Amino acid sequence: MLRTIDLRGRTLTPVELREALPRAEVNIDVATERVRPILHRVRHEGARALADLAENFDGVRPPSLRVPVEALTQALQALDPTVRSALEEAIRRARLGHEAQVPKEATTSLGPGAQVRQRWVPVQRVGLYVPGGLAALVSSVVMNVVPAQVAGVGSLAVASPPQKDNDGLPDATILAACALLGVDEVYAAGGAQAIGMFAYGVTTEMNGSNGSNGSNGTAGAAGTPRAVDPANSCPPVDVVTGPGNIYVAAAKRAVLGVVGIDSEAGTTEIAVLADESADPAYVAADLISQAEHDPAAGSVLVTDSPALAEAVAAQIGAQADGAKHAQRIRTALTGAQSGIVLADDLDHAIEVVDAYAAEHLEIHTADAAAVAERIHNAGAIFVGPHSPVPLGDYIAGSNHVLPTGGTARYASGLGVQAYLKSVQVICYDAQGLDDVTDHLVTLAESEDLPAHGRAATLRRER
Ligand code: HSO
Ligand code: ZN
Repeated sequence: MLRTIDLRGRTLTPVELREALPRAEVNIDVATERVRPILHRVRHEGARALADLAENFDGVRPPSLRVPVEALTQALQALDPTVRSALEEAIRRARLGHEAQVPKEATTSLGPGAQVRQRWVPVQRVGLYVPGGLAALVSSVVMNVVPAQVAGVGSLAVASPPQKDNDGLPDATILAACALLGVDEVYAAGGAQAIGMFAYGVTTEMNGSNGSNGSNGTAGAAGTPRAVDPANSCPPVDVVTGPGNIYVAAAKRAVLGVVGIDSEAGTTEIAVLADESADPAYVAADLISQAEHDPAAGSVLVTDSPALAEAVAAQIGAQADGAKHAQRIRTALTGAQSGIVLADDLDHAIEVVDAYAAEHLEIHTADAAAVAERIHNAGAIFVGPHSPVPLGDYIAGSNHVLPTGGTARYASGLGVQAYLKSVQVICYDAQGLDDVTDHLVTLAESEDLPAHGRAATLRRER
């Protein structure tokens, strides 16, 4: 089912290598052109545009933009107790994993009376996007909310697409997970329009009219305050995070600057680096697991063992046919974005996976932990035969919102850092300043900015 790309005996530069590897061509420019008018409408028409767009894209008009708190409570009450306890364990592990990410404050003394402190401050309000799409991913609620809470963000809002089969509310399990995590601000909004809602904010006045965005819409023409309809309004956020399709990714890029965003987490992909010691049944099952997400998902095996490659291909044939989502899996595995790559040896295979920069990288080699240390580029690394990607998707204590499409070369997975910013606090006394004034003045004069130097010498004269 998977095509083979034989790189044995070929010396390629990293750029050539990247081009030789299986990956879908993603043209975000086309998506960007499509999302611009959507963002424009949300910005200028507010809740009405969101309702119209929901009807258009999700096939249902939500009863209100904001999900009533009672619907959240009811969803939690109706949640299957075994799902609830699985979610609770996933949350507990995610909390522990993310607490370890909180950066420590640091104070540097640069001499007598000269200190620079590095503070980490949470952003004040975040918008967390949880996709609906082919599968409503309740685990993505955990992966967004937990790091934001651990970072200390005071105001959290979740958005997820309205569902036809849930009376225009988001998926019931997603609502239950929000309630379980203590999030009571949830919006029935999906796609690019949800990103626009978070970035620009939406204000609806009690008479149903769209309040003017930017001025909060609370004052009427004559200066009289108008009552805001909280069921159809959403205050703007500072940071938007979460995975999504190409339109969500394009919308996030388009609003960057109005708000902060996390890295791009688009169509999922898995690479497996394996030698002849790997169990072909495990490797095949894991490649299939991510192909189950999406016909556009990418599954790539990189190995120096032609025998393993053959055994994995046979296992995929045997396992994929009986899968519930066989059609989707087959499309993903036969697509240009999937394949088996043959490498000369382990060093070459490491070079290949580094060039690919997978969202998820599994390592099934004799010395998997040592190989993992040599990897530069991957969103997350799963070490050894008992760390399959679905472990990280749900319950490892790591995060599953990870950089896709090769962006793991420079981007990180979602974590507490996405919700924190660092503020440097500079505190010098008279002595500390005096000690560096000569150097400061020299530098100011070299830039022809003498008033900068004067700010320091004035204090010395006193
Ligand atoms: N593999 C997806 C996350 C996920 N899988 C959620 C199942 N549920 C992207 O990392
Ligand atoms: Zn998954």
